[in-house]
Amino acid sequence: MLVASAALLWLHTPIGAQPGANCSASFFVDETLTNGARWQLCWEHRSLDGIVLRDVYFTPPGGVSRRILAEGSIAQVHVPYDDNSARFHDITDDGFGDNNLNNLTAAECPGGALLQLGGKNAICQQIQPRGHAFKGLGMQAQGEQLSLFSVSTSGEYNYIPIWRFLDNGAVELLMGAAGKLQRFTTDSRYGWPVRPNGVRGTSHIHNYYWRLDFDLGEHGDDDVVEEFNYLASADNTRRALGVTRIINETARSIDPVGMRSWRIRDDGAANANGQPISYHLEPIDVAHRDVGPDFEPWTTSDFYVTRHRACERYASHNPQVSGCADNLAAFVNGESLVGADVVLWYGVTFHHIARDEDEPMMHTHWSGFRLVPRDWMDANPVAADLVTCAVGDVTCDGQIDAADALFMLQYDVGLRATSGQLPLPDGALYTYACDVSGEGACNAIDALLTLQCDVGLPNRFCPPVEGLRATEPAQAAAPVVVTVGNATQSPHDATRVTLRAAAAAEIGALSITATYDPNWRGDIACVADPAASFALSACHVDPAAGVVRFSLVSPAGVAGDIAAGEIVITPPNELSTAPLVMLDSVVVAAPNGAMLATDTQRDDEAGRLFLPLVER
Ligand SMILES: [Cu+2]
Repeated sequence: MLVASAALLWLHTPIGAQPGANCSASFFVDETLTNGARWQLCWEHRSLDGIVLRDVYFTPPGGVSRRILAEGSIAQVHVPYDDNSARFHDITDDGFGDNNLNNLTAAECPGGALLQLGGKNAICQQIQPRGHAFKGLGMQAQGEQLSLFSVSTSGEYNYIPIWRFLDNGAVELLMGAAGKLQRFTTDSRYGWPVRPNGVRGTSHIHNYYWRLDFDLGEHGDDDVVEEFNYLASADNTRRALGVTRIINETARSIDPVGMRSWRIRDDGAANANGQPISYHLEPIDVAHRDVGPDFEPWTTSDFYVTRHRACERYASHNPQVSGCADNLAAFVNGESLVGADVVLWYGVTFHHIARDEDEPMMHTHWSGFRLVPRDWMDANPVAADLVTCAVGDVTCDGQIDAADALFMLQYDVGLRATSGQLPLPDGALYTYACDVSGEGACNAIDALLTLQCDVGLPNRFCPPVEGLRATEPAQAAAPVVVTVGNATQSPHDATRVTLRAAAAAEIGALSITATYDPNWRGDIACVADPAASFALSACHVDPAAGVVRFSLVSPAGVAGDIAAGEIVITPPNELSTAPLVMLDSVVVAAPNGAMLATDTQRDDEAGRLFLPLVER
């Protein structure tokens, strides 16, 4: 019996259909984008509405599938002309479906698929690049979107409603106005010249309305609508968020100064951070508003919330059947939204002033808005696997420790490569994480500060210190004098030159770069911190460039007459002369990271040393 029941259940599950997205294969759109985001929805055709979308489900990359919309449609295209010569209601008076729904050609759907409706190409379905999904320092990702559009003719106009479903969960709703100018005048108050003999295209308004029957998550009757307003303080220096729950059917207007917006959130489901899942309606086109005459009361507001009623479908000229009213303003009659299936309505206005470029065929003009997931996911779904590296963590291993200080020091002397790309190539130092001190360079000072934090000597750059990283001002103290010492003959035919630093104050970080003629033939080696005064030291000879670099770090500080390093010179043969060694640059910092003044001037030769001829 049990086996038989299970088999019966399996047979009753529609093959290929998703829970809720219940339609036959030819009306089912199921697209998984490159990042793993998946959109599933059904579409249908209606004589007045044109293409209507139903059961829109979004699955974030690696996340759970959830319903967003039970239904979405165009609720009206209302076109009043400035001279009152016409006031069209294109959806209800003309209709976007049936013969007005265009048969699309392959040429207007490049790279896409044409979805069929009774032998007509009704919808163009495309996957399109959408530019940067995110852009960090040395890291980025390109985004994609699923686009669905149809074309409907209304008089001389061809309207192009587009639904864009982004790989981050956002939905963009656009309406394109194309075709030819519909009406003309000679009255300069109401038109703009577009033809000879003073013929003007009559200025007019397109009021586009969308109807969005949200059913977030499992249940359609537990959705809550909230309005966001940003309220300025009395002196207008601060701006505070005010969130108001909309309890009853309401008509509201856009408010760009108050940065007004709305969201619909689920009262039951939350993301992993405990935040209720929601979609935020972001007004974008707010340049124009049409508040029409008294007999067009639906124009007084831009955003409406109503209790779902099947016969309330159009913002204006709604058929007055089953007790439904004529227009959107009348739908709003104070009914409670608590525990109800709510419908959001949103209008966008475009005032169209004709111009020469509208002849002989209009440019396509776009209007629209956006629905953005707010806490629908736990994090940015297009950057889910992103590794970010904190300042100081040049190894990008999530730890700021001695290994990072060592990498910095090695970079400072030219022993380690840097990279701005993530994931970080093996053995490279992450460029953007190195400048701990914020003075604009990656050097021994950064290694010093990092090493201090690691051994528990606090400095103000130790994590988790937040905020602007400012460079410590240079300390007003006696300069640290760096000298190239006298050459001394070693027992093994090499000449040793000691680089010394004389410091009255304690030195935390010391970097010295010396140069010599790269054409000199012979061996040059280096020894950093020969007296082992510092905690961490490194040196490196770059024979191709003729450069020797030393880098030393002492978290606690070292003062006095310090041997910073030695250059060990072995001439190629007994008759060779040693190269001329010059001090190129010196960077010294106190243990707190503050730069210390330096002086490399020698008594007479300004930091230069002429090595003696090697004679044996
Ligand atoms: Cu127009």
